Amino acid sequence: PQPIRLEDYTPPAWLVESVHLDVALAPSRTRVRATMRVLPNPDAAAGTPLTLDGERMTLLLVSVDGAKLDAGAYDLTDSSLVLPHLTEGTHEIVIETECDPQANTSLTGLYQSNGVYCTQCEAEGFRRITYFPDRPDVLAVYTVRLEGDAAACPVLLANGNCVESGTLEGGRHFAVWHDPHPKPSYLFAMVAGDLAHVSDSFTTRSGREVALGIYVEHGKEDRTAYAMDALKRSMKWDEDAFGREYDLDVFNIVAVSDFNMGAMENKGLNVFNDKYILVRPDTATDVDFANVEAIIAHEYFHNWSGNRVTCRDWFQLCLKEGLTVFRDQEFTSDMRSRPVKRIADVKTLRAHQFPEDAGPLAHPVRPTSYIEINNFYTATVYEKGAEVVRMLKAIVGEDAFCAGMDIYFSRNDGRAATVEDFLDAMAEASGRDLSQFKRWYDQAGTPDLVVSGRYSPLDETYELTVAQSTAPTPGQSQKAPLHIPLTMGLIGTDGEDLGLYLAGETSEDGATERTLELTQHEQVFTFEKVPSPPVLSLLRGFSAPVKLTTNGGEKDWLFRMAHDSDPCARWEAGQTYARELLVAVTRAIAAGEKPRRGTRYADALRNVLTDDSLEPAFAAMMLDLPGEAELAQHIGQDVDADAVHAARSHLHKAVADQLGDLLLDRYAQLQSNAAYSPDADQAGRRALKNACLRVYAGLGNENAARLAATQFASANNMTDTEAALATLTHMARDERQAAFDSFYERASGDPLLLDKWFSLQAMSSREDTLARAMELAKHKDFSLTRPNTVRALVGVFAGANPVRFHAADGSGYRFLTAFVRELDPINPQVAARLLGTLKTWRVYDAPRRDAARQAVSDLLSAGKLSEDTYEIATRMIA
Ligand code: BAL
Ligand code: ZN
Repeated sequence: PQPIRLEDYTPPAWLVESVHLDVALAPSRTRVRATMRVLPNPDAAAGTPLTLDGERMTLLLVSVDGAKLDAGAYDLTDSSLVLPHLTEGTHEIVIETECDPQANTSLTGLYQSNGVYCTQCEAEGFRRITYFPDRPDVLAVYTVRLEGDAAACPVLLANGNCVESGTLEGGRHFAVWHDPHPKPSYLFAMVAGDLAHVSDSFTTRSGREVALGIYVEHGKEDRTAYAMDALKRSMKWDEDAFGREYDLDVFNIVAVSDFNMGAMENKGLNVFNDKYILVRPDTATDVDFANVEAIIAHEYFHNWSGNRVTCRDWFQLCLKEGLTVFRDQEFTSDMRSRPVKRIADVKTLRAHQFPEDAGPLAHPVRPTSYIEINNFYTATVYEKGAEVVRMLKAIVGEDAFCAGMDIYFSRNDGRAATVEDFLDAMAEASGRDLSQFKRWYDQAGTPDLVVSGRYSPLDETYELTVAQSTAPTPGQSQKAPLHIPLTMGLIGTDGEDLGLYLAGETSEDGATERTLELTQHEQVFTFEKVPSPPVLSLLRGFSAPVKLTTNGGEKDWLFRMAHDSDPCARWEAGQTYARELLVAVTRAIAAGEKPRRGTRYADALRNVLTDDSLEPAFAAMMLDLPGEAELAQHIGQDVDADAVHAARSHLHKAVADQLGDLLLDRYAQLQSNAAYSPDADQAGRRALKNACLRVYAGLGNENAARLAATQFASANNMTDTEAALATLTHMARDERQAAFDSFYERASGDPLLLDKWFSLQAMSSREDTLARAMELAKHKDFSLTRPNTVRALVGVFAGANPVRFHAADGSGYRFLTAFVRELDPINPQVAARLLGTLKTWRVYDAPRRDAARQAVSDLLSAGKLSEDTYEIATRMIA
């Protein structure tokens, strides 16, 4: 397959003014009649024949201006329809096609999920519904007439507002939807089926009433209240925080069980993976509730950042995704705890994006080439893309950022924009030169910052030397310095922040926190009026997605774990300390020496547990040791996954030994009889209680098993149930089997609960987990056609169980690649994404590396793969 390159972008030769789709739904033979008004693009080269994208359909008819074309009058290939004689003028084109939704297991285009017709068009699914210039810079006004069996499909939905509906002969009926906002084809959606409906309404700030609907499978209506509430809060927040109002009379959401992504922002008709809609205290955890809130918000916010202002081409994906993730992160920060949200986002970035940036799949936030764009819905485009927006805000300041957003939205409304358009708006609003900052979009890899501080008692100055570098990534051997905002403070011996006076600045600032701007390979900053040697607090609020090394040590980390006024930096001090301890323990174990017990570290955690001034959710995060995958990344080469696991278990047990009674006390204190609420306060207390359970279970003894089993038996909410199972799953005790059997009984007939049952087993560090995962892959409740279940079992095993996935004999890798091979013909997108979990293989030791390379090579040579999986496999071992 030929890669598509950013540098080859050319404007579309033809534009589409309007599209009328007439869709006659039938499970295996759905007919689509598309009537389009097309005209040459005045901004493109003239005289180009009309070329339409299309695949996996049967073409029944083509006509131009009312005259049917003979087969000789057009060129039809597997992926396009060309009308060679049509090179100028405005025309009405009619195309009739037929497709087979029932057989469509790729879940792209029009398909059926549990008998419900639904569509997924981003990125290039519309070309499976009709022949069309299926690219994001062709915006058209859509009218859709859906016709279906009234009994099988009482609900008929598409984008926009419903303008007509009625009954037809033969038990059929129809509905006509019109969306007045021109949109690219990737935002098209239609849904039809027998669905239950929950309704509500929202009045916009200008007084317009919007009808809100959530459609779910019958019997699941009682799991939609939180999603509806989150939607209304999102609509209000976008008005308050960004001045963005909703623009249609209707906003509908449909939850389906088979969905490749988390959700999709189709104009006025969001389609969701039901995992991110359906929550009830007894079926969903606090984290599930928080995810629903965040994803509802994310998709809603796309109405402006993505839909009203869309992307010129798929290379600009970060323009809508990075910005929208930033917006949903801000929303959650306002709804819940800002510091806790920030730390959670840093954990996600470190767990998913840093490894991507350090491995064979590394790519810039704005990639420059792809074979299959679906492979670029990545942590780099989304999460690092959001970090770039956050840094921009830190550099230009709050006011200029808001002004820049207003310019961006108003100037590009109804347009397909680029990263340059976004940066131009910010540069104009701030008066700043952002040309160096733009490198964040173009240069892959996580920058390393090496910082050293030196105090001079004679002149009471503190000198900070900061060096930045970025390791080479695939296709980018040379890296230029980036424009990095580094937020910092200096802490005095009394634990209070010092006033900051930067040498060379005329204003007597004295603020206790400031953002330094790094632009060179190395820079020195001198602070004056520093009365005594300070403790350096860097990267406050995690102001940039970088890896930081300082000349501080255990003393500094302990001090900052107790005193840093910035929660993010305080948490990071604990993480840095734990990481260094774990590396030392890993080395000691490998050398056959007695490993450290981490006594001072445990003492610092004791202080966390007894400090009532800390938010419980924050304290829970402080108790969390860095994960094994993160440690492997930190060690960076020749990693023995067994040694890392042993080291983490050792420290875990050492902490549990030292804090045992206190953990039990806190655990008991945090029990509550209050009625369940998913709010951040209650969720935070549960998080701390379950962190106490988890840490205590590091002992692995009878007491710990009993405690978890008792919690499982008495829990009145899924958060506590899942936490008990997540503790028991690693144990080789009878309590484990009994709890999992009982949970399975309860989960029967409920796919979302069964997925929890699969994933809680797949994450087990027990030695028999691979064998169990193989068994589960043949279980009657497992299905290759359900992406959620595939992710719950194989995704969790490969992505969240490092010690078993990275088994030295390569068995974990072979399980994954064999599975990918089986799944690839069924659902290439999900297969490729699963294969991506192997992206960290290069940091492991030689036997593991050899096994991983071999497994991917075997996959490549075993037969034809989809373009999705082929691209990931080849990049993986390039
Ligand atoms: N646009 C794909 C799903 C999402 O990021 O919202
Ligand atoms: Zn998105």
